[in-house]
Amino acid sequence: MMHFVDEVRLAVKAGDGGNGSAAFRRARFEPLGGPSGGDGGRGGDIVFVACPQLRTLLDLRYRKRIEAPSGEHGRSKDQYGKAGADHEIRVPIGTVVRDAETGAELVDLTEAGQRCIIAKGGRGGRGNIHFATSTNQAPRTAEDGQPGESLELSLELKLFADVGLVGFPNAGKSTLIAATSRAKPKIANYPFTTLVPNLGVVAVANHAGGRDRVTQEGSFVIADIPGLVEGAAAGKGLGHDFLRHIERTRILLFVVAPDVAGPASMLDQLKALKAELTAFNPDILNKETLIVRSKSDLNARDVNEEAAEDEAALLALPECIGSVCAVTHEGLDALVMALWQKLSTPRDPVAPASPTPADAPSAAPSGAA
Ligand SMILES: Nc1nc2c(ncn2[C@@H]2O[C@H](COP(=O)(O)OP(=O)(O)O)[C@@H](O)[C@H]2O)c(=O)[nH]1
Ligand SMILES: [Mg+2]
Repeated sequence: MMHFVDEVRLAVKAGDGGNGSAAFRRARFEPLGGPSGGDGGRGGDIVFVACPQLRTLLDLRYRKRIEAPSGEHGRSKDQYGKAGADHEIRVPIGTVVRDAETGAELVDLTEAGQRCIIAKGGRGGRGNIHFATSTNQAPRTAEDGQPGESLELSLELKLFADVGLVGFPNAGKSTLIAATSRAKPKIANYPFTTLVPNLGVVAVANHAGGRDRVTQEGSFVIADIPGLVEGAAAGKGLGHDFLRHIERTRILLFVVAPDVAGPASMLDQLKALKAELTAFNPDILNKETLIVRSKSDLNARDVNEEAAEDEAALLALPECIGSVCAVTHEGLDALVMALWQKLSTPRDPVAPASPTPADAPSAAPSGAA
């Protein structure tokens, strides 16, 4: 099966246990008061939690190390130290957590809400109140807390593109992906090594202005679909695998420009691209589609007359979200937010597009709860 992988390496350390205390009661009328040192608190665990709202590992990509807080030390007057709080690391469903040194799989988080303690916090040390015996009424012994577990992890997540770009060569697809994305997933199990799709992870926060936190956490995967218009439908080997790839994507974004290696008219480009897709699979256009006119810095009239003639009609199409320029970044925020809004809206369940698990409404992008 064709997929991309998002990979992140991460060092985690659970909290250390607090030390036990070796204190004695010093009451005015009790000069030889007994031991009063409390126990140290346990350190916090590092816990992984599978969250259906998340779709990529982008949030963790720039964090090299995560630590859970240590337990407090025990104190005099029988006071126990507070336990360190567990630290939850939220990851998308489908994240496989491995020990980076041994490669051993620690957990495969396959279900929403699934939790797994990956690094255990250290036990708190006992205070000297536990060490009094009949022969030693004043023990000076107290235990140190145990260190929290420390691990190098590698996380891996299989990704499928949320948005597939469809356009003639030279339409500006690769440039658009580079201009909107923050990270590049690795390509795994891709059968056509010479025709690797261009893809990226889009961090919605970079385009969202001051919107709410849910949106700030969002991310999605955008990929182009190479080779689409190069005779693939005629069965030149690419067809069915690309089709399967497209079937996993939630939205098709048609990218048209006045200077492509294809029809000069932008409406004709659209028509030809749709015909190509329909030749693959008549159902494919039941997917949600959007259209964008790229290279808005290029005046269509300067490039070719035919593109200029139907530009207004193209821009007036209901699925058309306007023009963008990947070079100046004009319109890119609006494009990302339009895609995000569609991805965040559960699909109408009666929509007929092929009902694979990845297409289910629950597979909303991160932050889309
Ligand atoms: N003027 C201008 N040129 C662009 C823009 N986006 C891409 N290009 C150029 O158009 C050509 C094709 O772009 P590319 O992203 O490779 O197209 P793809 O074949 O669809 O992936 C390249 O020379 C880009 O530099 C844009 O917004 N404005
Ligand atoms: Mg390209």
